[in-house]
Amino acid sequence: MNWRSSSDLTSDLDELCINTLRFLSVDAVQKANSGHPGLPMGAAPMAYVLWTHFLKHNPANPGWVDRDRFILSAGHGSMLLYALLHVTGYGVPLEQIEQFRQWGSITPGHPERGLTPGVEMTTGPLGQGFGNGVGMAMAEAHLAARYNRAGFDIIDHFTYAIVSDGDLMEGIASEAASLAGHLKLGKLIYLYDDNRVTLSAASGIAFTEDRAQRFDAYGWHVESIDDGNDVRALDEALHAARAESTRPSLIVVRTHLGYGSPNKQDTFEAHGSPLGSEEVRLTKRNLGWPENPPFFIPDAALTHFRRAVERGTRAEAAWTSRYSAYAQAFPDLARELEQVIAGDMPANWDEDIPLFPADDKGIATRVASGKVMNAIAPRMPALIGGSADLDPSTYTALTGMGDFEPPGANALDREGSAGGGWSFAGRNVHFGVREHGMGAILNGLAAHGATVPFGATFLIFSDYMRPPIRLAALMELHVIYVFTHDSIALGEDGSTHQPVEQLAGLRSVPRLIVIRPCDANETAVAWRVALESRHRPVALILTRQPVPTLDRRRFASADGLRRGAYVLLDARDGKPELILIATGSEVTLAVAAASKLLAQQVQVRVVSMPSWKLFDAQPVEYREAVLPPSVTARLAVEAGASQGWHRYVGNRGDVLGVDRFGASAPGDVLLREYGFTVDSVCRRAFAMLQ
Ligand SMILES: Cc1ncc(C[n+]2csc(CCOP(=O)(O)OP(=O)(O)O)c2C)c(N)n1
Repeated sequence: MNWRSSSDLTSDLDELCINTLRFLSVDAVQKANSGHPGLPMGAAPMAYVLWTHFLKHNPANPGWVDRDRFILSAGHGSMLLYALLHVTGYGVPLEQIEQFRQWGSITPGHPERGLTPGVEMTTGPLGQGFGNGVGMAMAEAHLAARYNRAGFDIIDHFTYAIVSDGDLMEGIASEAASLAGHLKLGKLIYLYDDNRVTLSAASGIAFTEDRAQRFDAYGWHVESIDDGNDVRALDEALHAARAESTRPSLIVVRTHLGYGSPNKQDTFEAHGSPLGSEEVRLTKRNLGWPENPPFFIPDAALTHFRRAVERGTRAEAAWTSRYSAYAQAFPDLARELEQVIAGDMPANWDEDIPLFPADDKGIATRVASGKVMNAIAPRMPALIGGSADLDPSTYTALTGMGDFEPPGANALDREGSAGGGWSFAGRNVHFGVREHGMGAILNGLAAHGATVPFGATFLIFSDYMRPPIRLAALMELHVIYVFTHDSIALGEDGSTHQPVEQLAGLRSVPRLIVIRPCDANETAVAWRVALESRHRPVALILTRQPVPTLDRRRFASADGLRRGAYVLLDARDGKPELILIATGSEVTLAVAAASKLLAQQVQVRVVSMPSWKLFDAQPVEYREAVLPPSVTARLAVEAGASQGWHRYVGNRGDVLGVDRFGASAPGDVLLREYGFTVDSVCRRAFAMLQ
């Protein structure tokens, strides 16, 4: 056995610790017979230096608000993170390392927020973690600008990530990096694991740009390290990155995938499968590590890593005492900060939400949404967000609440500003034309905590942000999406801009609440639901065109939206022979058709169904009261794909939907041409009744 005694190794503690991380990863992947050993083996030194020399964290309290955030963006290297969490003293016992990737373990194949103490973000889809970190750094900058006072840097932490070739290749990283550079996020520091190997090949087969120059052009501070095992160089580069206050930092670290493996280092074979027991043996021998037992952690290494617990406890205690002094000096600010951190709604947060008077002409639900948001924002400090360059169309600007822009730029007269000045305290984020990046940044903002982020674009472009929407739902993040221009009725922009299948797609995402309100007052209730849904993302689907504001003395209260679907207008004695189910702008059409049907003695009920998911969560008694099983003549009316509606209309029901692409023409013409008319609704209704 090529093994030095532990007394020799104390003189080389760094190496001992680094190899501990490496071989915990190697052994766990080998035991699971599944996973990625290569990245942890190469990136262990940078992780070690960051976690032992710099990272401000408290393993005893992974939720400490002012901890540094760390994201392993290359989530396939998850064992590196689990190894770090175990050795530094988080609630990740060695048995969990041994249960890597197994049923019921807290060490899944890719890191999952909420499952494993200390895992900040769910990563694995490459590039997402890169974008998340930008959101976290924005949250930090925002909260610091709003709540810190001279002598009291209550919010003051860094956001770190380890990012890989794959992360940098994904387009989302370009969007997020570009915005981070523009915003001058000086406390964002990424270590780039430049191992030049990906899953299927050497990265040079597809990825040859000069990464350092690329990030330099984004306005980042770039450091380069030739030898990824050089602990001192890593230390110096991290010092330099932390000293840089107005540019995000990328530290390009030349590493070797599968470092130490005699036959697999620098090959893609070390990337995504176990080394194999013979190669594990050779690698251990090569790096001077005992072949047995597996999952070996030398005492000296563990003691060194575990200092994190004491350091973290001290750091948090010092912070807590500073915070107490702050709370005494600034009680109102402290109260507000505590409340946003807790995620509680302020008292009277909804007091100014308008009640919209009945109006046949009405307003677009996007316009109603803008009014509601602006009524809420002054009372709800956690609300922050913006659009992907569509503020004038999505009505999502929070007037006078400031623009989230780097400090020092005075742009009161800048076109497009929401008013209130430029600073990190601004609550209007200008994401630029970067929907994918926006989605990941929203997740980072939400996961950081103390913010309730929203992001807006046209419904059609929700397609550009599906990966982060899915991850928001997976992570139970409170993110609000404002998707406007919700159907072919948007008109002249034509088929490229007219959503068809997007509603069906969003509705199929588990946990995501999709709400398509029918008028201004339902929109107001939709916003209430969105803000109250603390552990789920919510997508609001809004019209471009005006829709009548229903007279709620004649129709049921818009509060029915809370239950997903409700009887808006009922048949005589509550005994319908026909049910029209509609959402959003098509509710008005259903109501108009119902008038005509009533005139012809058809007993019709109109159900407004803004949210399938909220409805599905109701008790069966309620659902059957709204849609009685005995009434089989049911017509769903929605200007979107019909997919899924048969669940509500049944085999004998019918769906008036849009199952082809749209076209360029005025919206009312399109609706007519696509059959969204009173006559065609009545015709279909009669066909069912016969
Ligand atoms: C969006 C996305 N596409 C594809 C994959 C599948 N995948 C996992 S790792 C990987 C290659 C990663 O190479 P690199 O980022 O350099 O990681 P390393 O080889 O250093 O482990 C790929 C393509 C993924 N996880 N996410």
